[in-house]
Amino acid sequence: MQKGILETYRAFLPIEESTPMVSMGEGNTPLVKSVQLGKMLGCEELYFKLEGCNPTGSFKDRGMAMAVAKALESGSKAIMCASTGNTSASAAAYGGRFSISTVVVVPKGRIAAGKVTQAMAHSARIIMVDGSFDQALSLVRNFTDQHPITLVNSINPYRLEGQKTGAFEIVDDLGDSPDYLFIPTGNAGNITAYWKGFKEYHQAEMSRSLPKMMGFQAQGAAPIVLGHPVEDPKTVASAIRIGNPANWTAALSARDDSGGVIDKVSDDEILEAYELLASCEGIFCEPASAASFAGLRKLHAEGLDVSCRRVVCIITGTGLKDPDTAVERFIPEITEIGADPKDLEAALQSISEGGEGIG
Ligand code: AN7
Repeated sequence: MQKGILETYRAFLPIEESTPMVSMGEGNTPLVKSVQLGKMLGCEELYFKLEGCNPTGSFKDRGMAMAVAKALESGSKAIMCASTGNTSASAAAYGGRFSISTVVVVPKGRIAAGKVTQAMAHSARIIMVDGSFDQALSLVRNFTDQHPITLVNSINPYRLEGQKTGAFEIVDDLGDSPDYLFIPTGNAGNITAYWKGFKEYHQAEMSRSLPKMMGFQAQGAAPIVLGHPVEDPKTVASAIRIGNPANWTAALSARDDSGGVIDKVSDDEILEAYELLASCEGIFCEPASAASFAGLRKLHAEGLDVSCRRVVCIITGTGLKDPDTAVERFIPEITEIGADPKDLEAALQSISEGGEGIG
């Protein structure tokens, strides 16, 4: 049975006797070695951590398990978040499972179809704001300050506690920290959490080294790179369309303490990485998740030598979350035939003749 992060990493988490061991089997996600893209970059040890394999299809489940456990422990009757989609999907699922009312506040028309569908499926109360994610977060912060409702955005420290377990798993799998950790960056909770996890494991002598933290924002939503909030962030990667990250300062510390960078990638670079991951590695992720590999490709093109380096790219969510971008981007080669064996023979003639292959 899949244990879940609270049980697996109990010694490193704020768990008391009274903390309910909330779990939906989150964590223990695959760290998959690259078969094609690493070679293209001259990197022998490139790995992808498939966080889309979590129960609701994104890394948010790690943080949500911990945050919901603490909400229940404190006797809270409701949880609330603002979200670009994945936090709301995760909150809705854990909220439903552990019978705690869930309110999700999302920017109207700006979140991917799969994520809204999840919130609906798990019967969360859905509030759509005619505005940006940043405005939604501001509303939710203000509301939860004045009402006895638990905020489960990454401002809630338990979210980061849960998410740091991703770093533990990488070290458990590799036997040490990687040299570089590439990670998509939006509200900047995850880069903060991973850095915390790597540091704590290092302190506990579970690893010899620490990684450089390499955060990547979308070019049209890159406040940390620019050094100021972005009023109207724009990017195809709707999950990271965030103009004023809540964990801004902590992300800067992660960058500076680790000797890493926080940089940006354009939508074209994101979508190229999204396609390469799908076609060359079998990894179908959502656009925001491809920002990690897009960042690695960009820095490699600019001269970063990763030939003798161990590199991990966090793939934060599954591609099924955002079917609209996929349908727009992946031009299918579809041949329609009748149900006669001859039709299939004819359609695939080039293959049966040992021609081009399936392509
Ligand atoms: C797939 O769901 O902010 O830098 O409200 O869904 O920790 O914010 C999602 C963020 C990367 C960025 N990849 O992580 C939300 C939300 C995916 C994401 C990020 C998100 P942070």
